[in-house]
Amino acid sequence: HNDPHYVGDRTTMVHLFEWKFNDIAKECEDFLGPMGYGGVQVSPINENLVIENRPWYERYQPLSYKIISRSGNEAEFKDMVKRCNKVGVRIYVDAVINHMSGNAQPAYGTGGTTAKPDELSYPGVPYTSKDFNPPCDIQNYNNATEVRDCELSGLHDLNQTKTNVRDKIIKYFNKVIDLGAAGFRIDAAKHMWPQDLKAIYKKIKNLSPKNGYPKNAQCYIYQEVIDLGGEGVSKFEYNDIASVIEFQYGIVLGNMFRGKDNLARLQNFDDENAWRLIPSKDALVMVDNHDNQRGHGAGGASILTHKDPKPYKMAVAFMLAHPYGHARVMSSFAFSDPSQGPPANSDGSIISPEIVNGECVNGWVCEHRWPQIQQMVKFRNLVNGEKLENWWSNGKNQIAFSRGGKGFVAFNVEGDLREKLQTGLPAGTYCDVITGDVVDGKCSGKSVQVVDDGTATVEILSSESEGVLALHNQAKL
Ligand code: ARE
Repeated sequence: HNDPHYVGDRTTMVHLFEWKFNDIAKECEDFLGPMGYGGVQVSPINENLVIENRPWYERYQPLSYKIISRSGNEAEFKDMVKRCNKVGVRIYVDAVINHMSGNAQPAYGTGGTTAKPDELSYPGVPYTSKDFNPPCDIQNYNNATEVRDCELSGLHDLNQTKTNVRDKIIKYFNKVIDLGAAGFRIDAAKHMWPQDLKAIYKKIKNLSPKNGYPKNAQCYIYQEVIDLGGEGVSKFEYNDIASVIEFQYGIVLGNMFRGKDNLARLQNFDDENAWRLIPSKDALVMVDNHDNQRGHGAGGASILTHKDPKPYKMAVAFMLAHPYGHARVMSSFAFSDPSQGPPANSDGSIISPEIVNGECVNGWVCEHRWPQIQQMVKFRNLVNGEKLENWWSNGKNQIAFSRGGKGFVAFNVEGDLREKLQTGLPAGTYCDVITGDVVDGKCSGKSVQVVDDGTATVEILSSESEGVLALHNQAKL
């Protein structure tokens, strides 16, 4: 379960957090497909508890496995998957299977289903009290049994050892596969036993060639196991059964590009043992996610987000230029209150992103459309499979490297960078795709001259608005 089954040379997915299915379908056709994005992670698609003022986190409180949420219904989901697949973009579903809702009275869902959470009664599935672990609160993260068998934040904890629970989850997963999706993010995976998850994964259908997948292809599964070391549950218990989200990664990059750590240390960032990272092929990586960009989950003040655009774009560019892991780009809505949901009308319906001159304007941030980020997605596709070479650093906070002879990047966190560097590229004039692009045969940003021996004088001054420079063989004049 560690192949995302991207189409062609695509390499990167984007989390379109809280987007509606109809808008995602359109985004696949208008932008993601043409720009070379490989996939979209959608917010949980199943029916959830409706909470007053509609915080984003209500979607992590399931009431049933019917496909109906503020993103849309089953017909809209199906249409989206079909349209996205058609333009080469896969869909991955955020799957909340560790628990149902917390207590609420009355408890009604986005599809009108009711439940009695305090009695552990969820007729919409159905689940009864027999399907849950006896209520207790997770307090001690050093105790693996407590982490797996007690409740995370009062969310009623399903017992995945039970056949009924497994069967209901498998049925839901297989329905999503039948609708053409390519895989799942497993929410709160660390709160479930690996052997239970393994038993569930074994019963998930293969992807269907009818939906454009290769024969005998298993769905992609990436599990949310927050492990920064020193707790009772380890990420290494999970990467044998499927992929794992590597939370250490975004913390390291956040510190690096905030100037709190020494960038030169990234020279061995592909050494998994040195950094205690899971093997690259099993890892899903990101700079930030929907939790840690607002202080939930782990990472705290280390995490970089769209709120600090210059270092954020540098960190995302590094992630997309560096070969480790499968990359996911975050696409957010603006917020001041961390509970705040997406832009919505007074009846709670989500307002579609409005796009003017390629940018989202009405409360959606759309990092995935920022020119520097979309250019680096293209860069990652172009250099896929090329070795990291020509590493250079000044020993401090300036670094550069190439990907074989196809691409070159340089980063400057501190001072002015003005150096003659080996780019690994064939001689010629290249256009820096961070500050511009080739338009009508001319470079609208910085041009860099690579001479016969592959070297070039690279300049990134601290006063510039971008701290990264990127060259590749498709942006050669
Ligand atoms: C909400 C309210 C709670 C209330 C609860 C029930 O905020 O006050 O008790 O509802 O009524 C999201 C939000 C939660 C929200 C929940 C349900 O973040 O605030 O609760 O939805 O609406 C741990 C888990 C990890 C989890 C993070 C947030 O290990 O799995 O906490 N992340 C996922 C999702 C979240 C989602 C859930 C799980 C639940 O990405 O969006 O919650 O479905 C250490 C540990 C980590 C731990 C972290 C924070 O770092 O190592 O494992 O993460 O602390 O506790």
